[in-house]
Amino acid sequence: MAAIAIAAFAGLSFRLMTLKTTSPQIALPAFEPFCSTGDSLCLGFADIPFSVSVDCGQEAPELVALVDGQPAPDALSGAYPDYVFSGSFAVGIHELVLQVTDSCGQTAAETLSFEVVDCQAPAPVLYSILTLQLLPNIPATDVNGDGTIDPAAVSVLAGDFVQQAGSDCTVPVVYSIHKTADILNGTDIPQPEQSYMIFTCSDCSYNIPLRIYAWDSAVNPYSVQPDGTLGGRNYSYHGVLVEVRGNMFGICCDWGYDHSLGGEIEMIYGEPVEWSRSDFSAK
Ligand SMILES: [Ca+2]
Ligand SMILES: [Ca+2]
Repeated sequence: MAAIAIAAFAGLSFRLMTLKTTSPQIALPAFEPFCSTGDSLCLGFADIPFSVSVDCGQEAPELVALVDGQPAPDALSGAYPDYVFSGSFAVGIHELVLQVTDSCGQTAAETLSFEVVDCQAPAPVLYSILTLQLLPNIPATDVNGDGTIDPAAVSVLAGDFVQQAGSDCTVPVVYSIHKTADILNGTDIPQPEQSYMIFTCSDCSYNIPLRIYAWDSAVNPYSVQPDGTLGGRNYSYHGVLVEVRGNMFGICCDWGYDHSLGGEIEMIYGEPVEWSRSDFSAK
């Protein structure tokens, strides 16, 4: 505010005139988190438009942007009164300070935070098929809770299908395993906690279609989850096959046993069977 007093002594009249100026104003619209997609450096492009108004001085105001405490002169563009703050920033939450100084030397500043979120799903390379050998379940119990005693069973981890995990901006990446038919009929809504699957004699088959889901650890507000909710991990899935064999022990799956096993065979409770351990191979 500037005040100018004008006094007229002659005639004994006195007059006070006030010229009122306001500090610069910064108007920022609401904005949403910005996405990082497909960037190996985990950067995402952010752009925040804003406008400035000044009512003192004839020259355009000076603008300064600080991101996380560091000057970002290249991030400002535009001309009075409309500007844009923009640039590529790492996944995470950043503090932005916008400072405006008009040509009268009055300043104003706005401090805000903006977020760059990981919107990219993991993209692992998977084995397309694994062969599993059912193992005797002694004593026979109902290992999968379907009410039927299981004389043989085998479990496999979703991660066993992963040939190359690839990189992701928000680790760890976790994997889940699901029968494709169960997803399609609605009895299985994929979630990351389903990390393994048990097969029994009722699964004897040359090829059971499965889906392997890969989930990152991001909290992406734009990611539509399998249950229809919005927000959460990014994920992708790939169709694979599993072949369930059993007749090595003559228990079930009574068809020809004609070639070597692939895959890591585990007992139900996770104890590896040494003689059956072998390296996976894609077919
Ligand atoms: Ca990701
Ligand atoms: Ca059972």
